[in-house]
Amino acid sequence: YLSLLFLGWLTSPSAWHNKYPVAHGSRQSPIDIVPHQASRDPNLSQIVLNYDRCTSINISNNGHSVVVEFDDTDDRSVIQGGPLDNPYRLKQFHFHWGEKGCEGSEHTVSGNSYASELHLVHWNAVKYKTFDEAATAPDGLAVLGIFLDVRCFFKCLYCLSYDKTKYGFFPKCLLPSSLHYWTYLGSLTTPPLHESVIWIVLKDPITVSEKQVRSCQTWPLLDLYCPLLNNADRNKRIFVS
Ligand code: SG4
Ligand code: ZN
Repeated sequence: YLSLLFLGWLTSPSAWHNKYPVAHGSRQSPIDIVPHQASRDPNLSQIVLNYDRCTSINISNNGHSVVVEFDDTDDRSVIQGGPLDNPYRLKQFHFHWGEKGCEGSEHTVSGNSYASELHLVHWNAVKYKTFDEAATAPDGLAVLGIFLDVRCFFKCLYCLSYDKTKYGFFPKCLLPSSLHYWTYLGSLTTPPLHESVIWIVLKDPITVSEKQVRSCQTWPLLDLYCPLLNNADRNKRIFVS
């Protein structure tokens, strides 16, 4: 019990600074976003997502989160515009879920949480040779954060299973209808906490059903992505560690 307690102390966010001094740095994420305190920047353009031909290469569940990785050897899937000087390549996406289901988002809006937060992680392949190199540079990563609200998500499920060739692996229906965003310079939200992330957080959430949130805590997103995988693929691509 004591060693568990010790492990808990070592791994809790409030103790990260012991091992990662940057936890006390000046651009740490996540943050509380207070909309009326954000200033409008007329130089910011719309963000553009080009995920049309993206192919996933691996889905894994580490017990806390599901991570879906993509082939990032070329610019087939990129985010550009907004605060970004050049296109950033999609590397993976993952979700953050709360223990109890309704307060799982990392960013908050005026102190309020959403059920979950989807993070699409991109890297600057124009300036850096590898993801790891980009992950330590101040303009190396761009993470698109999308809040998930709890409501009915079944429409989206149908959309997912509808046409793989048309939507690619990441269908547009997993995005809210408006791409209005908040942006700030921040960091990875977990160790090593590198201050390398240009955060782009969408103002509008997408919606999920309560049932989906419950099943996602045990087997995040498996339901959601099953229609896209044939049986052989499922065995090959999904593992639990
Ligand atoms: C989660 O722990 C993901 O599972 C990690 O993904 C991710 O690490 C980490 O969060 C930090 O990313 O967008 N929340 S965040 O700031 O993306 C990275 C993996 O470990 C480097 C694959
Ligand atoms: Zn994340």
